[in-house]
Amino acid sequence: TMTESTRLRIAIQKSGRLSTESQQLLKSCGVKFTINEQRLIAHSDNMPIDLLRVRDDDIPGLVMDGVVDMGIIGENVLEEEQIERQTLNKPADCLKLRQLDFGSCRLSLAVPKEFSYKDPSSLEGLRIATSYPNLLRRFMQEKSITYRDCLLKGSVEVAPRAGLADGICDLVSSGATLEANGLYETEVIYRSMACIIQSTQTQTPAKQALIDKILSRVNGVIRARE
Ligand code: PRT
Ligand code: ZN
Repeated sequence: TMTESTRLRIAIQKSGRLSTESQQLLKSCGVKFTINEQRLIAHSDNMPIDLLRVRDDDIPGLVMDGVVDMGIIGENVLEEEQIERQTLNKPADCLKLRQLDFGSCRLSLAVPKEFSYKDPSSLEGLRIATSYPNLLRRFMQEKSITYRDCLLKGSVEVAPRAGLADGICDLVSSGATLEANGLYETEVIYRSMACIIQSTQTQTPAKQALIDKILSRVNGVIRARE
């Protein structure tokens, strides 16, 4: 059919925190391509590979549905989508080939400076703003804490000051954003790096050989950078 390709399809973030390093990693693996900002697809000139440039949130689903063969994505987004799909009984499997050496961050709970926090039970019955409702729910269920959701795709860190939530559950790297918004980190609920994933769909021997070649080069590139 139209949607089957003999070329290997790899989904990467179009623009954002993972896009430069994802492109750089593939280039270091010897995959030659030129990005046209207006184009969804970039064809490699020297290998039977097509790069699909999309929003990072779309990458796990594209791999789990077998639309693309591989993807580079933050473990936080992968894990969140996996729980979401398991809940909805949608295909939720993929192979994590390896963790990469970029995209480091943590998903943490944070509360306003004046909030006296002892442990997660301090949040009992309160409202928490997040873009990661599934990872938050899993953590709170493990601690047997009931809380209320405030789902925001952006501006999560301003929710408490705006009176929309009592605390937040958001990604942190340096901590500067929390600091700038008068919040402090109380619990790390998930530690994340970028990773490279593969669809569980059966591959032709030629495509699988190409996947194996790329993975072995990724291993070499990362070892050389360590
Ligand atoms: O447009 P698209 O949907 O593709 O991009 P996006 O805006 O959803 O994602 P993007 O590019 O911001 O992040 C992509 C991935 O980078 C995330 O899913 C993480 O895996 C990883 N990553 C690493 C981060 C951060 N570090 C990070 N610091 N993602 C977001 N942040 C944000 C955080 O949300 C907060 O607003 O940076 C702020 C905190 O940073 P510090 O340094 O002030 O603590
Ligand atoms: Zn996104």
